[in-house]
Amino acid sequence: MIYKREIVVKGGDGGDGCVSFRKEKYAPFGGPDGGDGGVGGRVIIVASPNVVDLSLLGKKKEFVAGNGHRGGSWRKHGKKGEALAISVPVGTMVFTKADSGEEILLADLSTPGCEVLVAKGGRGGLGNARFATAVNQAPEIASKGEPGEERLIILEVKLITAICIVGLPNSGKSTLLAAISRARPEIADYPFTTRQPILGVMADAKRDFIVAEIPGLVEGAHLGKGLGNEFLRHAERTGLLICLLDGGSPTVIDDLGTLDKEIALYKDLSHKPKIVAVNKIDLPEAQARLPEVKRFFARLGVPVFYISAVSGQAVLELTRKAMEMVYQASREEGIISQPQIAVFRPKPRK
Ligand SMILES: Nc1nc2c(ncn2[C@@H]2O[C@H](COP(=O)(O)OP(=O)(O)OP(=O)(O)O)[C@@H](O)[C@H]2O)c(=O)[nH]1
Ligand SMILES: [Mg+2]
Repeated sequence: MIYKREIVVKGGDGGDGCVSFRKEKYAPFGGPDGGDGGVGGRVIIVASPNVVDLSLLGKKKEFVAGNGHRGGSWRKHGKKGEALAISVPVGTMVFTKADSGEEILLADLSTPGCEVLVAKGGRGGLGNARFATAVNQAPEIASKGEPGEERLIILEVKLITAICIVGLPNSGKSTLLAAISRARPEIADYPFTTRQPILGVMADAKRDFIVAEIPGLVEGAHLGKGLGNEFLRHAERTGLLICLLDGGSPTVIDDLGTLDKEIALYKDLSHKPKIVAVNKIDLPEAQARLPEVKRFFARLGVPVFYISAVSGQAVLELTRKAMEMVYQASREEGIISQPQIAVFRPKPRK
């Protein structure tokens, strides 16, 4: 799965104008009739709900739209160059690089179907018919097509979700996702079963919520341990984090510390609204430790739920609270319906 790529996009070159003179049987000195070249194709980037990451782009570095065709005789315009549409996942942010190296946001493709123009095609050249004047009625000049615009583009996918489930490996994230949504992720009794973010949809009477599970984090994930912390980029634009803990773990209290540390070390996600859910409380070893765990977690100052994703115990209460907090976050930050940001930076014509 690829979530960040640098590519070069180039609009097609404009077609050249044509030099031609009318040749007809009884008009030996027909005037100039060279047509204009066609405009080069443009490159657009489109958010498609059917694309999950950037691997479809392959290893290709340069994406070039079609060139405009040459103008023809009889004042025929050249054909336009073919446009190039690059499909990316919904939630892709499109940046370009300034000369200073700073990344400048061009667009945030946050809804399916929204698109941004990243490279214009070059204008077609003018045919000689355009250069005819009273003093030069037979111009032998035509202009060349302009080169298409070229740009370095950085694509970064950051899923937009209402709720993101994070936790150490094997804590039951996939089991919880399956319990609260229609997603059917693989569930197994070993760490790192889930190796890529998985999305599910949870609905209440008013709207659908997108819930994501990201692969498990381990201590030192920020240093690349386990699967690393790269997947936390998908938690950046979530309305709520559910920090899921394995209640059967003998170190459940420390596990929360480990998780919190990794979250804080990734672009400080610690300010996000958060719920702590202690899972697997159906297990006898979890029950045995419950009073001590409850006493400790009561001091946290965030909502804590003791659940069993397998039996469904307290899962409904957890989802109710989660939805309530997402509504609140969306009112404060506009997470649920984030408007598309399109920043236009017109350049002076050369
Ligand atoms: N007893 C009990 N077992 C559970 C519960 N929730 C999950 N499990 C089990 O815990 C194991 C791991 O569950 P997963 O849902 O795959 O955990 P995960 O956090 O997605 O794991 P990774 O994707 O590997 O990080 C499975 O064997 C589940 O059946 C629970 O509430 N009670
Ligand atoms: Mg999983």
